[in-house]
Amino acid sequence: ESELAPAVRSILDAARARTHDGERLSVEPRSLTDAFAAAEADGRVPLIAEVKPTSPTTDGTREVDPVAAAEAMVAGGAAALSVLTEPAHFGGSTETLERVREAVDVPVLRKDFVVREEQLDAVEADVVLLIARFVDDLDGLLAAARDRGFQVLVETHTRQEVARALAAGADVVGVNNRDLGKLEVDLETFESVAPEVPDSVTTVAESGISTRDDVRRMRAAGADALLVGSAVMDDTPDAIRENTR
Ligand code: IGP
Repeated sequence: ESELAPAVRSILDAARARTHDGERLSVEPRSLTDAFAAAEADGRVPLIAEVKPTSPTTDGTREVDPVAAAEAMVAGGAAALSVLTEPAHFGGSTETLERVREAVDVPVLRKDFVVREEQLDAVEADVVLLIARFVDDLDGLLAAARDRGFQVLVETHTRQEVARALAAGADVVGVNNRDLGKLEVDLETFESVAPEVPDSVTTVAESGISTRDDVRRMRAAGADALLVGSAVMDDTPDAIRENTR
């Protein structure tokens, strides 16, 4: 943890301090893997398009209506959506996720720094993200998420984290090209880590993907799906359509 970028350190401290005392959720999720399969069958690269108002590496805040952005992403061919719910550093909110999920019919991933069971109950989503690096009891939190009906995307960055994710029983594993220590993006991360993920597990390449070449490169390295934020927030639905065909 001492190797974390200061921004990430503060995000994590805030996440650990966040409490939630609502009722325990029970969700009926839209299937992520079905959505990926439908995209493939339709000749589209399975894409999780991310609604991200801002981030520690973004210049300023994007002045876009999150619901309109989400609808445009789905119209552009996104198989699923990711919505930031982290309030302090990404401009996210649980209300935004609720509004987006009501407006579309694709699976919606809750993008946040969930570190404790009760935090799972903050909002209904189809998929929750668990970041291996920040979750000590991955088995326990994965089980707690599944007990509530959530599908789980376990985010990794190293081979060791992939091993932990698989040992915990993850069936969807993301490899984040962004190093949370330096906040730098390197697409080689996915290329070197993804071969550790068996074929039976769905692999998602995350971060730093913006061109058609990036898409091809991640697919060639074995990505079943891509998670793209900045590029789809700053681009048009047409760009999604073009780059993921
Ligand atoms: C999207 P990009 O480079 O396309 O905007 O990245 C997504 O991968 C990134 O937002 C992300 C993230 C996270 C955000 C990956 N893992 C964990 C918050 C928390």
